[in-house]
Amino acid sequence: MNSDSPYSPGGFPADFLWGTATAAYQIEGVGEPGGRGTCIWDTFSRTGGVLNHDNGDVACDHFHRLDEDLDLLQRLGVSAYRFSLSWSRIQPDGEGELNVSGLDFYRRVVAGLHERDIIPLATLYHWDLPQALEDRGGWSSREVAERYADYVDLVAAPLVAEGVDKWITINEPWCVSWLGYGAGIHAPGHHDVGRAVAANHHVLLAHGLGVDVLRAAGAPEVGITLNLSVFTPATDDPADVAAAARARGNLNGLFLDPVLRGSYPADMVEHYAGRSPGFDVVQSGDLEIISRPLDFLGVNYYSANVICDPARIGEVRALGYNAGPPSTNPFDVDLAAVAVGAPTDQTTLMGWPVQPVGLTDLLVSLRDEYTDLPILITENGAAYADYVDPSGKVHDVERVAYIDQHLVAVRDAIAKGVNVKGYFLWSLLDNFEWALGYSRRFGIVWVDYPTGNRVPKDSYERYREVIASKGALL
Ligand code: IFM
Repeated sequence: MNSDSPYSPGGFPADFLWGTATAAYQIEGVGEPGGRGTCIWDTFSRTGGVLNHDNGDVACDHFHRLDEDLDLLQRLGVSAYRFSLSWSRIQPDGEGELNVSGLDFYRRVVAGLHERDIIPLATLYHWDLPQALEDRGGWSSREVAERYADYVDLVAAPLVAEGVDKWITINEPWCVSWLGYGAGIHAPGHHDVGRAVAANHHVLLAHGLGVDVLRAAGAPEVGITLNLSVFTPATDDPADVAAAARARGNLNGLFLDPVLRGSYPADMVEHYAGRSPGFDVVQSGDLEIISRPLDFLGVNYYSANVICDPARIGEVRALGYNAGPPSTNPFDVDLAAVAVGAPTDQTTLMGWPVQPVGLTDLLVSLRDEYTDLPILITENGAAYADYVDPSGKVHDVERVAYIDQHLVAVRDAIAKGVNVKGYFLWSLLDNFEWALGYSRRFGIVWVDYPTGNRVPKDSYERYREVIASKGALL
């Protein structure tokens, strides 16, 4: 490479953002008594929705250990850090006046990042809806999108003034709507496809309204984060091909199409017709709001999916599929599509097949089919059965391989001309993995929950070296 090249010798753009990601409920803990209002995950964890009755009361106690965690980021050498704001820390009941001490906490986060030369990337909603709003219908109610815009209005201008230039409106709206209101495996735990479709729409409406508020507050860069995947039929049987298309439509199409094309995919509208309230909640003008121009697209990628029609699962199993643990992705909620693992897949502790090439394929297909927007990989990572060995180390060799392979997949996409501008590893710390509580560790830093002690794993040291080499070590 010559010295004028926009690429580092590692093959990543010179201004590539190397980062890690976290989310408020998963790491912060309540902090000060009464520091935040009750959110749907507090309720869900107290009503049996979370493994071992784990909850986010203390989590990683990041609220009290902020400086220590920011020091970990600094030693890691990241150029950027993605964190989320807890809505119920800003507005305990999801509406009304600003809780000033809540905002002050995020001012401290941002100031601490700037002191360490780390660029903040703020996510405004990462699943912790104030319970008071769920009590009024949650995301299946249009009102919540309006309350979300009010909440964004409280935090946007002050944090833009603190130097937060990069904003994500919503994290993984599919999980909000389909896991929370359809499959019922995430808070608030509803099993109602009609409400899931309505939530799908309202969370996207909230995104669009949020974009407008952020622009009015002078936010320089605004995007959304979608969890996306590639879908391959298990066989070329037309039933499997159709099932894969339905699953793709549900995870990708229901979000990419409205945000980037201003319409819902016709096959999905047809598929969910007759569900109540379903798409009846869509009002004239909504799709214009949802498809406001963005500055980047956030992509969370963990795994690729092999899909079959449920009626064919016996035949597909006979071909050797589904040898690993069953996938936790519930694409069969009203879709008649089942995710199965390929026989040779390695899987993570989530049961998700390790498929780095899927990330390259996904990025290329996004560019070819949807958008030239810069892309940030806003999450990618893996849970494994880590342990601290007698010498006090965590030798997480599988995670080291997972991260390396996925960074190579990103570089391959860049080499194919995809405009990828950053990678945010999930996650800095082991944390509260939603319905699976503390049983799944995604961190590159081990958290000893009883004491709160942090132990950087081998993957932390490896990622530090990769960042220092700007990817040349890969
Ligand atoms: O922990 C989650 C995160 O909150 C959202 N994306 C997927 C991660 C792993 O399941």
